[in-house]
Amino acid sequence: MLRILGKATSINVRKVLWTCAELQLPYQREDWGSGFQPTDAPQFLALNPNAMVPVVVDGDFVLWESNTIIRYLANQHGGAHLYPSAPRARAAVDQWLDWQATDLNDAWRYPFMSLVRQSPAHQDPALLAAGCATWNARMQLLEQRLEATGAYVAGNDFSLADVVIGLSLNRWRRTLAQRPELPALEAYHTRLRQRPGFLEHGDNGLV
Ligand SMILES: N[C@@H](CCC(=O)N[C@@H](CS)C(=O)NCC(=O)O)C(=O)O
Repeated sequence: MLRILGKATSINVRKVLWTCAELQLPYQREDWGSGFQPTDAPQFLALNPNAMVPVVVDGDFVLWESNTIIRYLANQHGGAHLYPSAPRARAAVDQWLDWQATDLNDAWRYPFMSLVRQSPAHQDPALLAAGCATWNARMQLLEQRLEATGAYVAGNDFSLADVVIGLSLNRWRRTLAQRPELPALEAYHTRLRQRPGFLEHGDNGLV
């Protein structure tokens, strides 16, 4: 059976858990990461020298990096509906997966550390305001995209891109008290809430 190493509170682990739910793929999860078994333990570093969760072990195959893991799971375990093989359809999904892991992830770092983690090193009001403005601007970009598709991030159909963007949307809604009104994003959120995987692993009370 698939092994997933990583605490269920981690946004990056939750990407993998939600993808498994979409694929109806059974797994065994082990608690690793801060607050649980430490990722600098030798047996963890042997699997992931980058010392981060999630890691998956699928038979004799070991993989880390959350967005890479969910692509692999869809490719290996019957997820063509989540990650299409036609080059342009696939590229549209990849574009949003990569954007989430880079530009969007970077945008929330300071506000998340400040407001959610309450990190003493992230309490500069000017930097916090700038971070919130950048994060909101990135969400505005998503608003325009969802206005255009009227459905999901990569187009008409739910895909892996919606797993990572859906979790990111949940984080934004739960972190920033003052957000611009983005109705297409709110409608998208309601659409995602029809999926059991989002209710269990995405909009489940965690940030
Ligand atoms: N780029 C990595 C980032 C993974 C990451 O940041 N994981 C965090 C938890 S969300 C982590 O392992 N932190 C160290 C720890 O919990 O010990 C991915 O997408 O898999």
